[in-house]
Amino acid sequence: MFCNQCEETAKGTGCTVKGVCGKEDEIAIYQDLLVYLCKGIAVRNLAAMESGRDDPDAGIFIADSLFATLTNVNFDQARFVDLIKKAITIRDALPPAGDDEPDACTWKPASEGEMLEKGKAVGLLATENEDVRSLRSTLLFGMKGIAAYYTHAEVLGKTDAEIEMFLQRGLASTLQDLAVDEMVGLVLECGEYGVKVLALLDAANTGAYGKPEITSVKTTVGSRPGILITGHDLKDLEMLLEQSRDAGVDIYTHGEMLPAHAYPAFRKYAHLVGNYGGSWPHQKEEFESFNGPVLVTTNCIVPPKDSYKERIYTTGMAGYPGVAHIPASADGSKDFSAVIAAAKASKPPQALPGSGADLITGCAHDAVLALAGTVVDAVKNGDIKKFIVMAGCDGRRKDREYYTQFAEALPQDTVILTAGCAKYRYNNLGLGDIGGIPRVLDAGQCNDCYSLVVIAQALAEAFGVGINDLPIAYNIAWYEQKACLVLLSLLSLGIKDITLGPRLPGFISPTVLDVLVKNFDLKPNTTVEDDMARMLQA
Ligand code: SF4
Ligand code: SF3
Repeated sequence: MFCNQCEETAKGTGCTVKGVCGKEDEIAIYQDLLVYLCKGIAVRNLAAMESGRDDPDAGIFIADSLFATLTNVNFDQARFVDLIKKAITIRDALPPAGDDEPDACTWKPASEGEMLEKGKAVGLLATENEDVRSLRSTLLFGMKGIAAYYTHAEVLGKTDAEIEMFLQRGLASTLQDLAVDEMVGLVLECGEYGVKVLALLDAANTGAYGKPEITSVKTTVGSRPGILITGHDLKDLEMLLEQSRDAGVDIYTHGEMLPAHAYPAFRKYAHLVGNYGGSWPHQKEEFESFNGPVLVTTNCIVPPKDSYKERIYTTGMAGYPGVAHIPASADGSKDFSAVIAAAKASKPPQALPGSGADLITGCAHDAVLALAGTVVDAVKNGDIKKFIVMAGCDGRRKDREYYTQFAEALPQDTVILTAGCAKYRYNNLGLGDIGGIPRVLDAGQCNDCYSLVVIAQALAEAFGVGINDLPIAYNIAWYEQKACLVLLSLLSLGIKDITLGPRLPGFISPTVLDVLVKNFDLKPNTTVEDDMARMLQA
């Protein structure tokens, strides 16, 4: 295997024996094969569009498949074998794309053993040139981010043919010998489609559940048994809340589900009682002491301990071998009765050490722009000197303490704009407020970075300046491929001088890094003191 798609990749260069994430060799190889076959589908489907013989469902299949290969989504070999078989069926039902089709359009295994052999040959290392590999990888990982967000929008009924087309164009492009400029162009276009998919998901979430309101969320535990829901899929939360409303159990959010409390449609459920735990790297201890069932709707799932494995349920594209999976029926509905029954037989959750203080979330674009006058006045009169965007992911590595230390060291006249699970490094520090404006404005999930962009654009308009002339600095933490997409999205909007950490992507070659530094002034993070001094400059 070779996988270098996340920040925790072995030695900063690539996992080759087993993933640091726990991904087995075979799973990584099957994932590579699935991506390869999706390229074959893309080539054929794009050609078939010209004659109207395309498969209208191919785009969503590709999105689901790419999402399944994102870090910490699915570790279940059987699910990948099924997806590979389905990919071949979809591809083979499409007309050939010409006489000299690429191998991805025609290759077929005679056995599962052949799948492994093929998967080994078609991964990232099949591209020998380091810079071409780097550009193709950046595009692929950005597209995995698009795929994840697109899947969430799609279950809420929001689709976009152009986004599906881009995924197919992007995949097909990696089978061609393109000039460097064309590959760079596709990477930047991926960022533009990133903005589109983030906007689509924002419209899907707010259309279905209302506009988030600034909300204080409890982190204490009650005396009833509970169900913990983690991941990003709000539709799953809706179905779970509806099915469990009279069951005598409480629902707690975990990780990236915290912002759900801010949506009006979820606030009406009295049994949605609070948030339990923090970001994904702490789940082993937190799931253990929760005592009840845990529903994992997306990333991040880490290999569960035997002590609580039988209480874990996955759904959607998430999966883990030996863990119960709840599929969707043809109309998209899901039956969570097994989860609810497991909760009824469970002990109530145990309070976590250090928990108990409320967390504030829901500072999405409409909620913050409702305060725009106050925010603009606070900037004009000097009460707020700087906004620091500290969005992104959390992770296991010790050097992520940097983000807590950075937040603690920020002067009182600064405000953190955050989204994603990175916030758990500083959303419980009690950083206070500036004239009623919380000093940690949590827009929501990582996809709600879109809100931060809308807020920045509105501030630029209010002050009559360009987006790079605002008193905003960017100190982004990344871990998985959705964060890569968010970064590409920010770059596509012309945002410069972004600091990225806790270390730069292993898939960025020195030449590609040079392009990013020259064109966008991208920087790696260094020390709290040096980065702070640089970011707080006028
Ligand atoms: Fe390694 Fe990250 Fe890939 Fe897992 S997802 S195998 S940790 S690079
Ligand atoms: Fe977190 Fe996995 Fe990325 Fe959605 S839940 S931000 S790491």
